Amino acid sequence: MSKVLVLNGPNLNMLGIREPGVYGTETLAYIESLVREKGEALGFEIDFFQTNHEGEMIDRIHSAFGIANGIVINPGAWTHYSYALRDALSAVSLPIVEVHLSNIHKREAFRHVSVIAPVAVGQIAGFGAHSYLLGLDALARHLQSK
Ligand code: CA2
Repeated sequence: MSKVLVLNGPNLNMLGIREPGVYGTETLAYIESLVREKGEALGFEIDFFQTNHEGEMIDRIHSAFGIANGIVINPGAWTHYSYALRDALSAVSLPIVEVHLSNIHKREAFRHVSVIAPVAVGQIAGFGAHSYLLGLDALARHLQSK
């Protein structure tokens, strides 16, 4: 069974609780339930994690080295500037799928840049919670092709 880490960066714990106009009314707990259902259908063992602390996220990624088969990550605002997160993802040599709820390319200019994308297999953005499910499908395809 493939082990897949589904990681969520800063402020995503506030989904559905604050500013529903931007990110919708679905909570991270609801997204986790969808991810677990989809993961089961794909035969994945899912480890779902969220943190607001960059070092904690980097430690979680390091601990996946040699254990997990792939990572789906919504890095939140770290997407746009965290070389430390990018280096951690690169260091574990696992297939990475970057996901976003919103279409970062049609928002403010600073969100158009992802420093994570160059170390990812690909990026999915703009489909709300469904971005995570598309990300899992993409990872499953990628793992099958190996
Ligand atoms: O669209 C995405 O998934 C983002 O990764 C979300 C990040 C944002 O910084 C990225 O540019 C795009 C922000 C997540 C913050 O979520 C909140 C939820 C409720 C209230 C406030 C923030």
